[in-house]
Amino acid sequence: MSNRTFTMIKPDAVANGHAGKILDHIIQAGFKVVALKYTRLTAEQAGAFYAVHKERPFYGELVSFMTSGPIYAAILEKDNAVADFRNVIGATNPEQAAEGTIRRLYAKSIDANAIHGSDSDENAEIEGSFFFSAFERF
Ligand code: FUP
Repeated sequence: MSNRTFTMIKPDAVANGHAGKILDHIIQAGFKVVALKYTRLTAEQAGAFYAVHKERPFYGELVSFMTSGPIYAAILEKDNAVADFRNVIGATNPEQAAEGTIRRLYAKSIDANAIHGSDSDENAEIEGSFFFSAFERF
């Protein structure tokens, strides 16, 4: 069990002005933001980030949504970070996300669902390395 996970506040949440509230929600939930970056993905980067979904019918729309505007990428630290953060963000589909979760509060649809959270320690490391150098991750 590692103590780090990776998140992105997605283009819908940034465009809607929810990024500050979402960051505060994350901090109040006990996570330390140990690296943070405001950036915009290229189609190539988004395609590579979501390569695991390449064969899924929603892949093209996912890539185009994730490149539609700026995001915040961050590395978060807390005991049991990956599992605890998945609970904080809620189910992929906001309609199924538990009350009080970030997706329930801020997401409008399954594709524009406000936030990403790594699903394993291994992916947290891979995804974090996408955005931050070893130096930035100190
Ligand atoms: P999650 O781990 O909760 O982010 O969900 P997935 O890894 O299953 O999906 C990654 C992203 O693909 C979602 F955040 C949004 C998008 N997606 C869709 O657009 N439609 C779907 O039916 C499922 C996922």
